[in-house]
Amino acid sequence: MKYIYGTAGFRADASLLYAAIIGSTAAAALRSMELEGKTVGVIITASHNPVSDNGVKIIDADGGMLSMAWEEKCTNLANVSSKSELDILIKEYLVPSTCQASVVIGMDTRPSSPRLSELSKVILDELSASYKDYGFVTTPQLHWIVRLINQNSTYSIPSNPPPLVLYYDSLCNAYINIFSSFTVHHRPTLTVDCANGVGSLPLKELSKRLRDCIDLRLTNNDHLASKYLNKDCGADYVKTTQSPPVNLLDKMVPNQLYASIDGDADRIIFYFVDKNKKFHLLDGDRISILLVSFLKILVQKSRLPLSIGVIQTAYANGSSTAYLKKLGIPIICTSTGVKHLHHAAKNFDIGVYFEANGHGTVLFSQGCLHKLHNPSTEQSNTETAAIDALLQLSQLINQAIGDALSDMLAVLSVLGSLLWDATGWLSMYDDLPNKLVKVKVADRSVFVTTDAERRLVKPVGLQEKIDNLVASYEDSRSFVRASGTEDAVRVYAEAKTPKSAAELSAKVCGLLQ
Ligand code: NG1
Ligand code: ZN
Repeated sequence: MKYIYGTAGFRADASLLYAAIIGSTAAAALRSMELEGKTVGVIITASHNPVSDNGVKIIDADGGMLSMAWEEKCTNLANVSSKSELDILIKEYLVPSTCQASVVIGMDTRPSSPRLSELSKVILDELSASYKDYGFVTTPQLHWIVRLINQNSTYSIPSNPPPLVLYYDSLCNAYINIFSSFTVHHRPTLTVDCANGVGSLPLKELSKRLRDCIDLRLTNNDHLASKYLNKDCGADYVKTTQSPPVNLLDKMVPNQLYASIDGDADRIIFYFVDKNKKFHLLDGDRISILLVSFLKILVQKSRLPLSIGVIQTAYANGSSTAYLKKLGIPIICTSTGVKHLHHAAKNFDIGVYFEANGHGTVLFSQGCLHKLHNPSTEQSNTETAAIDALLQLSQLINQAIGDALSDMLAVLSVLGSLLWDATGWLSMYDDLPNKLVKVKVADRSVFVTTDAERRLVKPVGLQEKIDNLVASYEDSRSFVRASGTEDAVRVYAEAKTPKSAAELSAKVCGLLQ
Protein backbone atom coordinates (compact mmCIF):
# COMPACT_ATOMS: atom_id res chain seq x y z
CA MET A 1 0.00 0.00 0.00
CA LYS A 2 1.29 3.49 -0.87
CA TYR A 3 0.58 6.12 1.80
CA ILE A 4 0.03 9.70 0.68
CA TYR A 5 0.04 12.50 3.25
CA GLY A 6 -3.07 14.46 2.26
CA THR A 7 -5.22 17.19 3.83
CA ALA A 8 -6.25 14.76 6.55
CA GLY A 9 -2.73 13.31 7.07
CA PHE A 10 -2.66 9.52 6.64
CA ARG A 11 -5.91 7.61 7.02
CA ALA A 12 -6.60 3.91 6.51
CA ASP A 13 -7.92 0.80 8.17
CA ALA A 14 -6.20 0.79 11.59
CA SER A 15 -4.44 -2.51 10.85
CA LEU A 16 -2.64 -0.93 7.88
CA LEU A 17 -1.33 2.11 9.68
CA TYR A 18 1.86 0.96 11.38
CA ALA A 19 4.29 2.22 8.74
CA ALA A 20 2.37 5.51 8.56
CA ILE A 21 2.68 5.99 12.33
CA ILE A 22 6.41 5.18 12.27
CA GLY A 23 7.04 7.51 9.32
CA SER A 24 4.98 10.38 10.72
CA THR A 25 6.50 10.14 14.17
CA ALA A 26 9.98 10.22 12.65
CA ALA A 27 8.92 13.20 10.50
CA ALA A 28 7.56 15.04 13.55
CA ALA A 29 10.81 14.53 15.48
CA LEU A 30 12.96 15.57 12.49
CA ARG A 31 10.80 18.65 11.90
CA SER A 32 11.20 19.60 15.56
CA MET A 33 14.99 19.27 15.29
CA GLU A 34 15.00 21.38 12.12
CA LEU A 35 13.19 24.07 14.11
CA GLU A 36 15.78 23.90 16.89
CA GLY A 37 13.71 21.91 19.30
CA LYS A 38 10.37 23.65 18.87
CA THR A 39 7.50 21.37 19.82
CA VAL A 40 5.65 19.51 17.06
CA GLY A 41 2.44 17.47 17.54
CA VAL A 42 1.33 13.99 16.51
CA ILE A 43 -2.41 13.40 16.68
CA ILE A 44 -3.87 9.95 16.14
CA THR A 45 -7.40 10.19 14.79
CA ALA A 46 -9.56 9.39 11.79
CA SER A 47 -12.13 12.11 12.53
CA HIS A 48 -15.53 11.11 11.07
CA ASN A 49 -14.35 7.82 9.48
CA PRO A 50 -15.76 4.49 10.67
CA VAL A 51 -14.39 3.09 13.92
CA SER A 52 -12.26 0.45 12.14
CA ASP A 53 -10.18 3.20 10.52
CA ASN A 54 -7.58 5.35 12.15
CA GLY A 55 -5.15 8.04 11.04
CA VAL A 56 -2.26 10.27 11.96
CA LYS A 57 -1.60 13.94 11.36
CA ILE A 58 1.35 16.15 12.27
CA ILE A 59 0.84 19.55 13.85
CA ASP A 60 3.50 22.04 12.83
CA ALA A 61 5.27 24.25 15.37
CA ASP A 62 2.95 27.24 14.81
CA GLY A 63 0.02 25.04 15.82
CA GLY A 64 -1.20 24.82 12.22
CA MET A 65 -1.04 22.15 9.54
CA LEU A 66 2.27 20.61 8.47
CA SER A 67 4.28 22.61 5.91
CA MET A 68 4.02 21.36 2.30
CA ALA A 69 7.71 20.43 2.09
CA TRP A 70 7.34 18.15 5.11
CA GLU A 71 4.17 16.55 3.75
CA GLU A 72 6.34 15.12 1.00
CA LYS A 73 9.09 14.02 3.39
CA CYS A 74 6.48 12.42 5.62
CA THR A 75 5.06 10.53 2.65
CA ASN A 76 8.55 9.26 1.81
CA LEU A 77 9.26 8.22 5.43
CA ALA A 78 5.98 6.28 5.59
CA ASN A 79 6.63 4.42 2.34
CA VAL A 80 10.06 2.90 3.06
CA SER A 81 10.27 -0.83 2.55
CA SER A 82 12.71 -1.67 5.36
CA LYS A 83 14.16 -0.43 8.63
CA SER A 84 17.50 0.25 6.94
CA GLU A 85 15.79 2.35 4.25
CA LEU A 86 14.08 4.32 7.03
CA ASP A 87 17.40 4.92 8.79
CA ILE A 88 18.98 6.18 5.55
CA LEU A 89 16.08 8.59 4.96
CA ILE A 90 16.19 9.83 8.56
CA LYS A 91 19.91 10.60 8.14
CA GLU A 92 19.15 12.41 4.88
CA TYR A 93 16.47 14.60 6.47
CA LEU A 94 18.34 15.19 9.70
CA VAL A 95 19.66 18.74 9.79
CA PRO A 96 22.92 19.20 11.71
CA SER A 97 21.41 20.07 15.06
CA THR A 98 22.32 19.69 18.65
CA CYS A 99 18.73 20.17 19.72
CA GLN A 100 16.67 17.36 21.09
CA ALA A 101 13.33 16.85 19.34
CA SER A 102 10.25 17.83 21.35
CA VAL A 103 6.95 16.18 20.48
CA VAL A 104 3.47 16.13 22.00
CA ILE A 105 1.09 13.26 21.28
CA GLY A 106 -2.67 12.91 21.53
CA MET A 107 -5.35 10.53 20.31
CA ASP A 108 -9.06 10.07 19.78
CA THR A 109 -11.09 7.35 21.50
CA ARG A 110 -10.94 4.62 18.85
CA PRO A 111 -9.98 1.19 20.26
CA SER A 112 -6.89 1.15 18.00
CA SER A 113 -5.62 4.54 19.16
CA PRO A 114 -3.70 3.52 22.35
CA ARG A 115 -1.78 0.85 20.41
CA LEU A 116 -0.79 3.33 17.71
CA SER A 117 0.13 5.95 20.28
CA GLU A 118 2.41 3.42 22.04
CA LEU A 119 4.11 2.69 18.72
CA SER A 120 4.69 6.39 18.23
CA LYS A 121 6.37 6.59 21.65
CA VAL A 122 8.65 3.66 20.83
CA ILE A 123 9.90 5.58 17.77
CA LEU A 124 10.36 8.76 19.81
CA ASP A 125 12.42 6.81 22.35
CA GLU A 126 14.55 5.40 19.54
CA LEU A 127 15.16 8.94 18.27
CA SER A 128 15.91 10.15 21.84
CA ALA A 129 13.16 12.75 21.55
CA SER A 130 11.55 14.36 24.56
CA TYR A 131 7.79 13.92 24.47
CA LYS A 132 4.59 14.35 26.42
CA ASP A 133 1.49 12.25 25.87
CA TYR A 134 -1.82 14.09 26.40
CA GLY A 135 -3.91 10.95 25.94
CA PHE A 136 -7.49 11.60 24.85
CA VAL A 137 -7.65 15.09 23.37
CA THR A 138 -9.52 16.63 20.48
CA THR A 139 -7.43 17.47 17.43
CA PRO A 140 -7.90 21.25 17.96
CA GLN A 141 -6.87 20.95 21.62
CA LEU A 142 -3.50 19.48 20.60
CA HIS A 143 -3.09 22.22 17.95
CA TRP A 144 -3.82 24.80 20.67
CA ILE A 145 -1.28 23.21 23.01
CA VAL A 146 1.48 23.16 20.37
CA ARG A 147 0.83 26.84 19.61
CA LEU A 148 0.89 27.74 23.30
CA ILE A 149 4.15 25.94 24.02
CA ASN A 150 6.01 27.47 21.06
CA GLN A 151 4.50 30.92 21.24
CA ASN A 152 5.47 31.51 24.80
CA SER A 153 9.17 30.74 25.06
CA THR A 154 8.97 31.06 28.85
CA TYR A 155 6.17 28.51 28.99
CA SER A 156 7.39 25.46 30.79
CA ILE A 157 5.14 22.54 31.50
CA PRO A 158 6.31 21.76 35.06
CA SER A 159 5.95 25.29 36.43
CA ASN A 160 2.74 26.43 34.72
CA PRO A 161 -0.80 25.08 34.95
CA PRO A 162 -1.19 22.16 32.53
CA PRO A 163 -1.92 23.39 28.97
CA LEU A 164 -5.33 21.76 28.94
CA VAL A 165 -6.31 23.71 32.06
CA LEU A 166 -5.19 26.89 30.29
CA TYR A 167 -7.24 25.87 27.25
CA TYR A 168 -10.42 25.60 29.31
CA ASP A 169 -9.57 28.77 31.26
CA SER A 170 -9.04 30.73 28.06
CA LEU A 171 -12.31 29.62 26.45
CA CYS A 172 -14.43 29.82 29.58
CA ASN A 173 -13.11 33.16 30.89
CA ALA A 174 -13.67 34.77 27.51
CA TYR A 175 -17.18 33.31 27.23
CA ILE A 176 -18.11 34.36 30.77
CA ASN A 177 -16.87 37.92 30.08
CA ILE A 178 -18.89 38.08 26.87
CA PHE A 179 -21.96 36.64 28.62
CA SER A 180 -21.71 39.22 31.41
CA SER A 181 -21.70 42.02 28.81
CA PHE A 182 -25.07 40.86 27.36
CA THR A 183 -27.89 43.35 27.85
CA VAL A 184 -30.21 40.45 28.69
CA HIS A 185 -28.68 37.53 30.60
CA HIS A 186 -30.63 34.81 28.90
CA ARG A 187 -29.06 31.39 29.54
CA PRO A 188 -29.26 29.56 26.18
CA THR A 189 -30.07 25.87 25.83
CA LEU A 190 -27.94 23.92 23.38
CA THR A 191 -28.08 20.18 22.79
CA VAL A 192 -24.86 18.80 21.30
CA ASP A 193 -24.54 15.47 19.49
CA CYS A 194 -20.96 14.41 20.30
CA ALA A 195 -20.73 11.59 17.68
CA ASN A 196 -19.74 9.32 20.65
CA GLY A 197 -16.23 10.63 20.14
CA VAL A 198 -13.46 12.30 22.08
CA GLY A 199 -15.26 15.68 21.95
CA SER A 200 -17.71 14.48 24.59
CA LEU A 201 -14.93 14.73 27.21
CA PRO A 202 -14.17 18.47 26.85
CA LEU A 203 -17.87 19.18 26.33
CA LYS A 204 -18.58 17.63 29.74
CA GLU A 205 -15.89 19.91 31.20
CA LEU A 206 -17.37 22.98 29.47
CA SER A 207 -20.89 22.11 30.58
CA LYS A 208 -19.67 22.01 34.22
CA ARG A 209 -17.61 25.18 34.02
CA LEU A 210 -20.25 27.16 32.12
CA ARG A 211 -23.38 25.84 33.84
CA ASP A 212 -24.41 29.35 34.95
CA CYS A 213 -24.24 30.71 31.40
CA ILE A 214 -25.33 27.78 29.16
CA ASP A 215 -27.71 24.88 29.58
CA LEU A 216 -25.49 22.47 27.64
CA ARG A 217 -27.15 19.08 27.06
CA LEU A 218 -25.10 16.27 25.55
CA THR A 219 -26.29 13.34 23.49
CA ASN A 220 -24.40 10.53 21.70
CA ASN A 221 -21.77 11.33 24.31
CA ASP A 222 -20.40 7.91 25.25
CA HIS A 223 -16.77 8.07 24.19
CA LEU A 224 -16.25 4.46 25.34
CA ALA A 225 -19.03 3.06 23.15
CA SER A 226 -16.67 2.91 20.22
CA LYS A 227 -18.96 0.81 18.04
CA TYR A 228 -21.29 3.82 17.96
CA LEU A 229 -18.54 6.31 17.05
CA ASN A 230 -19.84 8.43 14.13
CA LYS A 231 -22.60 5.83 13.67
CA ASP A 232 -25.69 7.65 12.36
CA CYS A 233 -24.56 10.72 14.26
CA GLY A 234 -22.01 13.53 14.20
CA ALA A 235 -21.50 16.57 11.99
CA ASP A 236 -20.69 14.65 8.82
CA TYR A 237 -23.79 12.45 9.11
CA VAL A 238 -26.13 15.38 9.80
CA LYS A 239 -24.66 17.52 7.01
CA THR A 240 -24.75 14.79 4.38
CA THR A 241 -28.18 13.35 5.29
CA GLN A 242 -29.69 16.74 6.20
CA SER A 243 -31.48 15.00 9.05
CA PRO A 244 -31.14 14.69 12.85
CA PRO A 245 -28.72 12.15 14.34
CA VAL A 246 -29.78 9.00 16.13
CA ASN A 247 -31.21 9.73 19.60
CA LEU A 248 -32.61 13.06 18.44
CA LEU A 249 -34.99 11.76 15.78
CA ASP A 250 -38.54 12.74 16.80
CA LYS A 251 -37.19 14.26 20.01
CA MET A 252 -36.23 17.70 18.78
CA VAL A 253 -38.06 20.58 20.45
CA PRO A 254 -39.28 23.07 17.81
CA ASN A 255 -37.14 26.22 17.43
CA GLN A 256 -34.55 25.02 19.94
CA LEU A 257 -30.92 25.02 18.79
CA TYR A 258 -28.95 21.77 18.31
CA ALA A 259 -25.39 21.11 17.18
CA SER A 260 -23.33 18.14 16.02
CA ILE A 261 -19.57 17.85 16.19
CA ASP A 262 -17.46 15.21 14.44
CA GLY A 263 -15.32 12.38 15.82
CA ASP A 264 -12.30 14.57 16.65
CA ALA A 265 -14.24 17.79 17.33
CA ASP A 266 -12.71 19.96 14.62
CA ARG A 267 -16.00 20.73 12.93
CA ILE A 268 -19.46 21.72 14.04
CA ILE A 269 -22.81 22.39 12.44
CA PHE A 270 -26.06 23.62 14.00
CA TYR A 271 -29.69 22.84 13.20
CA PHE A 272 -33.24 23.05 14.45
CA VAL A 273 -36.77 22.00 13.52
CA ASP A 274 -39.47 24.62 13.09
CA LYS A 275 -43.00 24.35 14.46
CA ASN A 276 -43.98 22.28 11.39
CA LYS A 277 -41.14 19.86 12.22
CA LYS A 278 -39.21 20.96 9.14
CA PHE A 279 -35.47 20.40 9.61
CA HIS A 280 -33.16 23.39 8.99
CA LEU A 281 -29.39 23.11 8.78
CA LEU A 282 -27.15 25.97 9.93
CA ASP A 283 -23.90 24.91 8.32
CA GLY A 284 -20.38 26.32 8.02
CA ASP A 285 -21.50 29.01 5.55
CA ARG A 286 -24.10 30.22 8.04
CA ILE A 287 -21.62 30.17 10.94
CA SER A 288 -19.24 32.23 8.83
CA ILE A 289 -21.93 34.80 7.90
CA LEU A 290 -23.19 35.08 11.48
CA LEU A 291 -19.70 35.65 12.88
CA VAL A 292 -18.51 38.05 10.19
CA SER A 293 -21.67 40.17 10.34
CA PHE A 294 -21.22 40.59 14.09
CA LEU A 295 -17.46 41.19 13.84
CA LYS A 296 -18.07 43.83 11.19
CA ILE A 297 -20.44 45.69 13.50
CA LEU A 298 -17.86 45.53 16.31
CA VAL A 299 -15.10 46.81 14.00
CA GLN A 300 -17.31 49.70 12.89
CA LYS A 301 -18.16 50.56 16.51
CA SER A 302 -14.48 50.36 17.55
CA ARG A 303 -13.60 52.91 14.83
CA LEU A 304 -10.29 51.11 14.39
CA PRO A 305 -8.88 50.68 10.86
CA LEU A 306 -9.18 46.89 10.72
CA SER A 307 -9.71 44.92 7.52
CA ILE A 308 -12.15 42.04 7.68
CA GLY A 309 -12.78 39.35 5.08
CA VAL A 310 -14.24 35.90 4.50
CA ILE A 311 -12.64 32.85 2.94
CA GLN A 312 -14.89 30.30 1.26
CA THR A 313 -14.47 27.35 -1.06
CA ALA A 314 -16.45 26.56 -4.20
CA TYR A 315 -18.81 24.49 -2.01
CA ALA A 316 -20.13 27.62 -0.26
CA ASN A 317 -23.77 28.12 -1.12
CA GLY A 318 -24.19 30.84 -3.77
CA SER A 319 -26.67 32.69 -1.54
CA SER A 320 -24.08 33.04 1.22
CA THR A 321 -21.61 34.53 -1.26
CA ALA A 322 -24.28 36.92 -2.59
CA TYR A 323 -25.14 37.96 0.98
CA LEU A 324 -21.49 38.77 1.73
CA LYS A 325 -21.21 40.79 -1.48
CA LYS A 326 -24.27 42.80 -0.45
CA LEU A 327 -22.63 43.54 2.91
CA GLY A 328 -19.52 44.71 1.06
CA ILE A 329 -17.30 42.13 2.77
CA PRO A 330 -14.30 40.99 0.69
CA ILE A 331 -14.38 37.28 -0.20
CA ILE A 332 -11.54 35.00 -1.23
CA CYS A 333 -12.35 31.60 -2.74
CA THR A 334 -9.66 28.94 -2.23
CA SER A 335 -9.22 25.26 -3.00
CA THR A 336 -10.82 22.74 -0.63
CA GLY A 337 -8.97 21.93 2.59
CA VAL A 338 -8.51 24.08 5.68
CA LYS A 339 -4.83 24.71 5.07
CA HIS A 340 -5.73 26.78 1.99
CA LEU A 341 -8.45 28.73 3.79
CA HIS A 342 -6.27 29.30 6.85
CA HIS A 343 -3.46 30.67 4.72
CA ALA A 344 -5.77 33.05 2.83
CA ALA A 345 -7.37 34.29 6.08
CA LYS A 346 -4.00 35.85 6.94
CA ASN A 347 -4.65 38.46 4.23
CA PHE A 348 -6.96 40.29 6.64
CA ASP A 349 -6.72 41.80 10.13
CA ILE A 350 -9.71 39.60 10.92
CA GLY A 351 -10.09 36.64 8.57
CA VAL A 352 -13.18 34.44 8.92
CA TYR A 353 -12.97 31.06 7.22
CA PHE A 354 -15.34 28.12 7.17
CA GLU A 355 -15.92 25.21 4.84
CA ALA A 356 -19.62 24.50 4.29
CA ASN A 357 -19.18 21.27 6.28
CA GLY A 358 -18.30 23.19 9.46
CA HIS A 359 -14.47 23.27 9.56
CA GLY A 360 -13.27 26.77 10.33
CA THR A 361 -12.26 29.55 12.65
CA VAL A 362 -11.59 33.30 12.83
CA LEU A 363 -8.00 34.55 12.74
CA PHE A 364 -6.97 37.82 14.39
CA SER A 365 -3.63 39.09 13.02
CA GLN A 366 -0.82 40.23 15.32
CA GLY A 367 -1.30 43.75 13.93
CA CYS A 368 -4.99 43.62 14.81
CA LEU A 369 -4.30 42.45 18.37
CA HIS A 370 -1.73 45.23 18.75
CA LYS A 371 -4.31 47.83 17.67
CA LEU A 372 -6.91 46.36 20.00
CA HIS A 373 -4.51 46.43 22.95
CA ASN A 374 -3.21 49.92 22.15
CA PRO A 375 -6.02 52.10 20.84
CA SER A 376 -4.38 55.44 20.08
CA THR A 377 -6.95 58.02 21.15
CA GLU A 378 -9.34 58.34 24.04
CA GLN A 379 -12.23 55.94 23.56
CA SER A 380 -15.97 56.48 23.93
CA ASN A 381 -17.87 53.86 25.94
CA THR A 382 -19.18 52.32 22.72
CA GLU A 383 -15.68 52.09 21.27
CA THR A 384 -14.25 50.58 24.47
CA ALA A 385 -17.04 47.99 24.65
CA ALA A 386 -16.51 47.00 20.98
CA ILE A 387 -12.73 46.70 21.44
CA ASP A 388 -13.22 44.62 24.56
CA ALA A 389 -15.68 42.31 22.76
CA LEU A 390 -13.18 41.84 19.90
CA LEU A 391 -10.42 41.01 22.38
CA GLN A 392 -12.63 38.50 24.18
CA LEU A 393 -13.55 36.84 20.88
CA SER A 394 -9.86 36.59 19.95
CA GLN A 395 -9.29 34.70 23.23
CA LEU A 396 -12.35 32.55 22.79
CA ILE A 397 -11.76 31.44 19.21
CA ASN A 398 -8.98 28.90 18.65
CA GLN A 399 -6.28 30.74 16.68
CA ALA A 400 -4.41 27.58 15.68
CA ILE A 401 -7.14 25.73 13.77
CA GLY A 402 -10.92 25.29 13.49
CA ASP A 403 -12.28 24.01 16.80
CA ALA A 404 -15.86 22.78 17.28
CA LEU A 405 -15.84 23.82 20.95
CA SER A 406 -14.63 27.39 20.54
CA ASP A 407 -16.78 27.82 17.41
CA MET A 408 -19.78 26.64 19.43
CA LEU A 409 -19.11 29.26 22.12
CA ALA A 410 -18.50 31.95 19.50
CA VAL A 411 -21.88 31.24 17.89
CA LEU A 412 -23.64 31.33 21.27
CA SER A 413 -21.83 34.60 22.08
CA VAL A 414 -23.10 36.25 18.91
CA LEU A 415 -26.66 34.92 19.21
CA GLY A 416 -26.74 36.05 22.86
CA SER A 417 -25.38 39.51 22.04
CA LEU A 418 -27.90 40.00 19.23
CA LEU A 419 -30.75 38.39 21.23
CA TRP A 420 -31.31 36.06 18.29
CA ASP A 421 -32.67 32.54 18.21
CA ALA A 422 -32.22 29.86 15.55
CA THR A 423 -34.99 31.29 13.36
CA GLY A 424 -33.42 34.77 13.38
CA TRP A 425 -30.12 33.24 12.31
CA LEU A 426 -31.74 31.21 9.51
CA SER A 427 -33.58 34.27 8.19
CA MET A 428 -30.33 35.99 7.14
CA TYR A 429 -30.65 34.44 3.65
CA ASP A 430 -32.25 31.50 1.84
CA ASP A 431 -29.94 28.76 0.60
CA LEU A 432 -30.02 27.98 -3.09
CA PRO A 433 -31.17 24.36 -3.56
CA ASN A 434 -28.10 22.20 -4.17
CA LYS A 435 -26.85 18.68 -4.59
CA LEU A 436 -23.43 17.19 -3.85
CA VAL A 437 -22.75 13.72 -5.18
CA LYS A 438 -19.81 11.37 -5.37
CA VAL A 439 -19.05 9.62 -8.65
CA LYS A 440 -16.71 6.65 -8.98
CA VAL A 441 -14.45 7.01 -12.01
CA ALA A 442 -11.66 4.84 -13.39
CA ASP A 443 -8.94 7.41 -12.66
CA ARG A 444 -9.73 10.58 -10.74
CA SER A 445 -6.25 12.02 -11.41
CA VAL A 446 -7.33 12.94 -14.96
CA PHE A 447 -9.58 15.67 -13.48
CA VAL A 448 -7.42 18.78 -13.31
CA THR A 449 -8.93 22.06 -12.09
CA THR A 450 -8.15 25.76 -12.04
CA ASP A 451 -9.75 28.90 -10.53
CA ALA A 452 -9.95 27.51 -6.97
CA GLU A 453 -11.28 24.21 -8.32
CA ARG A 454 -14.27 25.88 -9.98
CA ARG A 455 -13.26 25.00 -13.55
CA LEU A 456 -11.82 21.92 -15.20
CA VAL A 457 -8.78 22.20 -17.44
CA LYS A 458 -8.74 18.45 -18.09
CA PRO A 459 -10.29 16.27 -19.49
CA VAL A 460 -10.20 18.70 -22.38
CA GLY A 461 -13.68 19.78 -23.52
CA LEU A 462 -15.58 18.68 -20.40
CA GLN A 463 -15.81 22.18 -18.88
CA GLU A 464 -17.50 23.54 -22.02
CA LYS A 465 -20.12 20.81 -21.74
CA ILE A 466 -20.73 21.70 -18.08
CA ASP A 467 -20.97 25.40 -19.03
CA ASN A 468 -23.62 24.58 -21.64
CA LEU A 469 -25.71 22.67 -19.09
CA VAL A 470 -25.35 25.43 -16.48
CA ALA A 471 -26.48 28.02 -19.03
CA SER A 472 -29.84 26.28 -19.36
CA TYR A 473 -30.81 26.67 -15.66
CA GLU A 474 -31.56 29.92 -13.84
CA ASP A 475 -29.20 31.01 -11.01
CA SER A 476 -27.22 27.83 -11.42
CA ARG A 477 -23.65 26.72 -10.89
CA SER A 478 -21.92 23.39 -11.12
CA PHE A 479 -18.36 22.15 -10.82
CA VAL A 480 -16.49 18.87 -10.81
CA ARG A 481 -13.30 18.06 -8.90
CA ALA A 482 -11.42 15.00 -7.71
CA SER A 483 -11.73 14.40 -3.98
CA GLY A 484 -8.49 14.71 -2.05
CA THR A 485 -9.62 12.23 0.61
CA GLU A 486 -11.64 9.59 -1.24
CA ASP A 487 -11.23 7.67 -4.48
CA ALA A 488 -14.03 9.56 -6.23
CA VAL A 489 -14.96 12.69 -8.11
CA ARG A 490 -17.37 15.17 -6.47
CA VAL A 491 -20.09 16.88 -8.49
CA TYR A 492 -21.69 19.99 -7.01
CA ALA A 493 -24.74 21.62 -8.56
CA GLU A 494 -27.01 24.39 -7.36
CA ALA A 495 -29.95 26.10 -9.01
CA LYS A 496 -33.07 28.12 -8.32
CA THR A 497 -35.32 25.14 -7.50
CA PRO A 498 -34.60 21.70 -5.99
CA LYS A 499 -35.89 20.11 -9.21
CA SER A 500 -33.48 22.04 -11.44
CA ALA A 501 -30.55 21.44 -9.01
CA ALA A 502 -31.28 17.69 -9.14
CA GLU A 503 -31.63 17.73 -12.94
CA LEU A 504 -28.44 19.70 -13.44
CA SER A 505 -26.58 17.39 -11.06
CA ALA A 506 -27.81 14.28 -12.90
CA LYS A 507 -26.84 15.73 -16.29
CA VAL A 508 -23.34 16.72 -15.14
CA CYS A 509 -22.88 13.26 -13.58
CA GLY A 510 -23.99 11.84 -16.93
CA LEU A 511 -21.04 13.59 -18.60
CA LEU A 512 -18.65 11.55 -16.44
CA GLN A 513 -19.93 8.11 -17.47
P1 NG1 B 1 -12.41 16.21 -0.36
O1 NG1 B 1 -12.54 14.74 -0.19
O2 NG1 B 1 -11.10 16.65 -1.00
O3 NG1 B 1 -13.61 16.80 -1.04
C1 NG1 B 1 -13.26 16.57 2.13
C2 NG1 B 1 -14.19 17.75 2.34
C3 NG1 B 1 -13.34 18.97 2.71
C4 NG1 B 1 -12.46 18.66 3.92
C5 NG1 B 1 -11.65 17.38 3.68
C6 NG1 B 1 -10.93 16.91 4.94
C7 NG1 B 1 -16.23 18.34 1.13
C8 NG1 B 1 -16.87 18.61 -0.16
N1 NG1 B 1 -14.92 18.05 1.11
O4 NG1 B 1 -12.37 16.89 1.09
O5 NG1 B 1 -14.19 20.05 2.97
O6 NG1 B 1 -13.28 18.54 5.06
O7 NG1 B 1 -12.52 16.31 3.31
O8 NG1 B 1 -9.86 17.71 5.20
O9 NG1 B 1 -16.91 18.39 2.18
ZN1 ZN C 1 -12.59 16.09 12.07
